[in-house]
Formats: sequence, structure tokens, C-alpha cells
Amino acid sequence: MTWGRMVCRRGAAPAAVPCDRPSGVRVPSTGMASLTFRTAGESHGPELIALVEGVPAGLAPDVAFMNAELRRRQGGYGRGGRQRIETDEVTFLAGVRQGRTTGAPIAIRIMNRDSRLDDPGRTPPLHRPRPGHADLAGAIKWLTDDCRDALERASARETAARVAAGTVASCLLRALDIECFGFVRGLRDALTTVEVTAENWRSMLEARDRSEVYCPDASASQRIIDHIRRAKVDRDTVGGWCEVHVFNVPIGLGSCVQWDTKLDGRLARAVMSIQAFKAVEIGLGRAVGGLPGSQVHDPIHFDAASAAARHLGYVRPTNNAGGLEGGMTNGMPIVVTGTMKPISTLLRGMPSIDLRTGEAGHSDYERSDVCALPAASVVMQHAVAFEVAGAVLEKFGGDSMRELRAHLDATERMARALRG
Ligand code: EPS
Repeated sequence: MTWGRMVCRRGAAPAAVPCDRPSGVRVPSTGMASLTFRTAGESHGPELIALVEGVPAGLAPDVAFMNAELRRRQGGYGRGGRQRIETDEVTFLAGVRQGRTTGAPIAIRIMNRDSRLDDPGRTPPLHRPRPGHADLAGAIKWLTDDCRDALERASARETAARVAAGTVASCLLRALDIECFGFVRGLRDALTTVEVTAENWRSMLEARDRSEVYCPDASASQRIIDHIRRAKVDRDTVGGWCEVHVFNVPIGLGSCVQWDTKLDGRLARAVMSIQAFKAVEIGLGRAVGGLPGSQVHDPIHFDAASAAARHLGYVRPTNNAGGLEGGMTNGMPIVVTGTMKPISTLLRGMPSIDLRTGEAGHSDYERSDVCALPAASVVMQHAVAFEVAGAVLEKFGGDSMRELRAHLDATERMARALRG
């Protein structure tokens, strides 16, 4: 055994920790696993599972909130018949005792009511791959002419498990007064121009929850609905844009020292991995390519009156950076935009090939949605929350929620003391 790096955490005296690993490998000094999740389950299998590791002890997951978010994910104008069958609810199988996390891995189950995977009559093989879906690549990858296995796992049904995992992270953030707000910005030419701020987001949330398409602007909502309705009549599909804002974020989450510790990169990966997402932007996003630096970078002001806030008084009149500079949070709200492509199962089909014969024809049709953009905004909100919660735990650590809170408060006091 060699003696590894010096570790100093929040006011504790520096201590040498035993370490068998080469320097540079991250070894959490608390013995806590970093925050991770995995999911299992097929779209028409018996159930979905989410396994979440690294949550400190003493968090009381708000099950009513988690189930409400799962219900929101099932909803939104443009959904297909499947959501009339399912009633997604979480059951904790491990890691939670008497309503509180124990620090052990958390296993969550969501039942599939439309479970029929082993019935070939009701879940027949699919031989004509749908352009845009995982069908073709999956079939060739697993050396079969039946796209069924690939599509069952590639299906966006998996996002129910992702939301279950993400809502645990959202509960952790809420316990630290960090809030995430996700909504639909729009699709095609139906976009809202509303500006979401730390001051107005709660009223935006109320407006969002009145909208059938989760957009906090009634007139844009109607135009979005019109587009979805038209796509349905045309036997076509539509995608669009979702946005997530995170408020009351401590400064310094993430890091500038290594590529994979940059929080913007981690957010991009998390959002891009959501089914059907094709682009991710932070703050101004791709628009920065068309502007000079003087119109992109956010001036730094100091406001003594707001020095008690999480941004420690370092306010920015604009937030083009979307709350992230150098891969680290800067105290301004994190702003992430995701672009979803149109659903790839079209009632009218698309040109495709029968994998058994090579014969040209139309892609097979599976029951599907015309638009799942509102649902995707829920998935994205909790995917972002998961990454932010991971970064919070990496910076402040602790095996229990009490330690985590104490570390966060102590670090903020030290940061304030820098100003003398
Ligand atoms: C999906 C196809 C549809 C969607 C599904 C995603 O499933 P089904 O073929 O059973 O109707 O409903 O989304 C969900 C089931 C869900 O819960 O979000 C696909 O091919 O990706």
C-alpha cells in the first residue's frame, strides 16, 4: 500500500489517505460512490428498473413529487395510445428505509402494464426498419433480421426509469434549495419568446402546468398544438426544442482542470443521450458563432445587497454563458437547450428495405406518438438535475445530507470571507 495524495475537505486538517491507485485517479475520500444511475427493462417487458448509487443517507425522497413528474412525462398533447394503458409509479426496492435514504444503492421499480414481450402474436418481429429509429443499426449489430430486441430497449419507454432516477437527484437539489425548471420552447415556427428568470420562474411553472404542451405561453401553446394536430392529419411527426433552467446554483460546480470534469460537457452528454435528441446548447449556444466577444461575454458586477445569495453578489447583467464558464458554474442560472428530432415512427411510413429479402418497400409501423416533446422536457429537466446533483456531491461530499449541507454552508462562508 502506498500513501496517496493529501486530501483536505472543508475545514478539516489535511490528512494523508491510503491509496493503491496511480495519482490522478479520483478516490472519494468519504468512501461514497460518485452519483451514478443505470436502467434496465424493455418497453413491453414486465417492468423498468433504475439503480441509483451515491445518494447520501438522510434524504427523504418526495414520492408524490416523483410520481407527479412521472405522470407529467406520460402526458402532453401528441402522445399515442400507450399512455392510456400505463400508470407510472415508483416503488423503492432498496436503499430507502422508512422514507429516508440509507446511503446504500437505491433500486426503483416501475411496472409496465402493457407487458407482452414473450407473446409473438402481440409483439411480432419487425423486418422493415424505420428510418431514424435504432432498428437498422441494432439489427445488424446483433446479427438478426428482426429489429424487435433493439427497438424494445431503444424505445423512449426507458425514459420513465431515467425520470425516476433523475427525480431522486431533483429531491436532493431541492433539499439544498436548488431548483430545476424544464419547459417546451416550441417547434417549427411556433416558439415562445418568454424570458425565464430567477424572479419569474415559479409563475412560469404555473403557466407551464396549465399548458397541454408544457409551454409557459398560452398563445405559443396553441400554435404548437396546431402544428401537432396538422402532423397527425398528415400521418407525420414533429420534434422541437426544450429548455431547462437551474436556479440558486453554488459557484464552482464542475471543474476546468480536466476534459471530463467540465460540467457543460457532462450536461451535454446527459441531454444528448435522451432518445431522439440531436443537439444541445448552453446559454446562447450556437448563436455565439455569429457575434463578437463584446456581445457574448457577460460583464461582472458586484452587488453588496445580494451578497448573501448563492452567487455571493457577483451578478451578471446578462447570462449568455448559461451559468457556465470554464466548465464551472458561475452562480448564474444554468440554461440548457435540447433539440429533439421528429418521432421516427411515421404512420405514412418511409422508404425502407425488408431485411429478409432486400426488397424495397415502406418501413413497418408500430403504435407511437406524433409528438413527445412535452414528455422530453420532463426527461431533460431531470437529466440535467442528475448531473448538477452529481457535481454538488463531488464538490461538497458527505455520507449524509446533514454533512452535505454543512459543507456547502461552510464553503460559502469561506468564499464570502475572500472579500475580507
Ligand atoms: C416508442 C413507441 C411507443 C411510445 C413509447 C416510445 O411505445 P408503444 O409502441 O408501446 O406504443 O409510446 O413511449 C413510451 C412507451 C413511454 O412511456 O414514453 C418508441 O418507439 O420509442
